Amino acid sequence: MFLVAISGPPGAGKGTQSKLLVQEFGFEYISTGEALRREMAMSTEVGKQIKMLMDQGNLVSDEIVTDIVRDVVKESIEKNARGILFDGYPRTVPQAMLLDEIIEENNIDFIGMIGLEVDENVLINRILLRGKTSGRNDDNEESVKRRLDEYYEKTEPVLDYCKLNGKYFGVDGEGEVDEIHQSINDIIKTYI
Ligand code: B4P
Repeated sequence: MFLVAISGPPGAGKGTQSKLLVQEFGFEYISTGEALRREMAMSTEVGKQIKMLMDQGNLVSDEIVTDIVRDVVKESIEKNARGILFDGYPRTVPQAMLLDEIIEENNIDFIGMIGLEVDENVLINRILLRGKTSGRNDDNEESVKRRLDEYYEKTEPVLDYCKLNGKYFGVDGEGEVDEIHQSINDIIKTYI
């Protein structure tokens, strides 16, 4: 089974590109952001904890997120899926190390991490625009700044970690959605 991860700062277009990749390659898909929003909507004890962190633009704990990811990998293996696409995971170096363990335990073929590269002003504009209709409490100026800080501090080191292993593929995330999709396709198609 193949595994591809898509990363990038908040608003880089991870969700947008993931939908197109799932159509193209028929991979199983997990957005940790969406999975956490679903848990949050259930108002469980964990959901309340998640809401507090996410609304302020903070990352959720590695333990909570990794439990979600492990379940998806297990289900995908049981289904005999062709591949899995991770959207927004791993977002910290400990998550990346846990992912390495999951890959090894399950004999997964990790293609690598696709990193969408987008200028900060473009990101802020996209998120504030999305905030007008998304209903998301973290799509406001204050949370976006916090999310960007979290990204630079905790997620950028993951890109370096993947680069060291020759598993990072940077893609220009500005421009037309279809063009960006094509660039990502070209990378994945050289591996499958
Ligand atoms: P996420 O839900 O992963 O996502 P996001 O950063 O908000 O946005 P994304 O990059 O998917 O952008 P989109 O396609 O929507 O994260 C939310 C929160 O979840 C995090 O802050 C964190 O708290 C938590 N979380 C998630 N994973 C976690 C983990 N592993 N560990 C800990 N915490 C975690 O695009 C944005 C906008 O731009 C859209 O309106 C879109 O239409 C537009 N757009 C996209 N591509 C465009 C293009 N090419 N041109 C113009 N506009 C474009």
